[in-house]
Amino acid sequence: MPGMSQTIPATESPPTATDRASLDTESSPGAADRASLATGSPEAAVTRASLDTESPPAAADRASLATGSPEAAVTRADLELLLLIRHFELALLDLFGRGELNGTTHTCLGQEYVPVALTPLLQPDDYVFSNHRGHGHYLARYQDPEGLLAEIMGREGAICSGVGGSQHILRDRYLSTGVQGESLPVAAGVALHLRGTGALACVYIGDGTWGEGSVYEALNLASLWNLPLLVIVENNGIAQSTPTTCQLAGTIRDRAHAFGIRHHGVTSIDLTEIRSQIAPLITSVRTDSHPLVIEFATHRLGPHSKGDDTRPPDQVRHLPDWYRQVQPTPLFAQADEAARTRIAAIVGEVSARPLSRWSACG
Ligand SMILES: Cc1ncc(C[n+]2csc(CCOP(=O)(O)OP(=O)(O)O)c2C)c(N)n1
Ligand SMILES: [Mg+2]
Repeated sequence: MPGMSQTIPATESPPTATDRASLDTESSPGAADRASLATGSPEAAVTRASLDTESPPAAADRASLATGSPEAAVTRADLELLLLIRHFELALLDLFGRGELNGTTHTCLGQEYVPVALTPLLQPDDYVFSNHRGHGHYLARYQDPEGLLAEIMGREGAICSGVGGSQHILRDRYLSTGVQGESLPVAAGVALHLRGTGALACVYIGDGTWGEGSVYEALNLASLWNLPLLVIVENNGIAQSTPTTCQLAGTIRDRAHAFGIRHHGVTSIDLTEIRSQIAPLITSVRTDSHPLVIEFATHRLGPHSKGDDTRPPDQVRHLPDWYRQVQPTPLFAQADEAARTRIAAIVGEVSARPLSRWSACG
């Protein structure tokens, strides 16, 4: 998949532009910063520079990403998974539009590549903690659209008997919650038990969730206790209807650094490039047992939930979309049609199932 420019279109709101800038322009600490970090703690040798793992791609890299052959950069398996998630999410919005679904849902349209990038880097004994926008996280982990749709529709075969719905899924070592800020402390607790095993706890949170105090309590202990905790931030520049710069002072990077936690910023949507950047960092979380924050600069292409996008439609239309980028790929047309057809068949089949049953007694 070719990379795409992170240049924000003129119609983009200022917050996103600021965020991209903060992710792109990693700067070394000033002398005062070094001095204050170097005094007192056992981490005296840790400077901000040593916590910074990100570096903006060289100009040559950007050029090769922009012009590289698409078929060389996206595998069939990745493309199929990306398209599975995309068509699943589109089908959900369609079902809501037709009054076939109750409650609410938050689609990950535009952000599908984040969990797809992580898929080969996570292991079966890792734990994954997801949030309210978690369908892509689940599908990338289990490739189970039938179970997830049945869960959301309350039909037989539902992952949690239909009582969890879109946001509250429990399966093996996977747990999602719609309560912002709830998952990070829980993930930190699980990471405490994983120390030394080579497994890690991976938790997805949005930019807006950095407004929750529990995030900082968890980061504090994760750093103090050297927990194998991988925090994936999907910074889509907005929280419901609030642009990030209207609610987040400073940067996520600096907040992680305040706890002595490493931070890596990802601005690429090229899966190969992303994996080559983050694979060694994730390996180090396992082998050296420490927390790591990886912040993706990404874009929410759909509404917050459904029909509630407060952004001008023209602004949303111009946001980067991996889907447009992979269209020239020879594999695309056939894979896209196959995914669309498969999801349509699943919608028909799951909709016809009897309602799921749940009993507190199991
Ligand atoms: C504790 C809590 N407060 C408020 C909400 C309502 N709420 C759901 S999603 C959301 C915004 C989340 O923004 P962000 O973390 O940036 O994630 P995004 O929706 O952009 O993926 C809010 C305020 C909630 N679910 N939990
Ligand atoms: Mg957000």
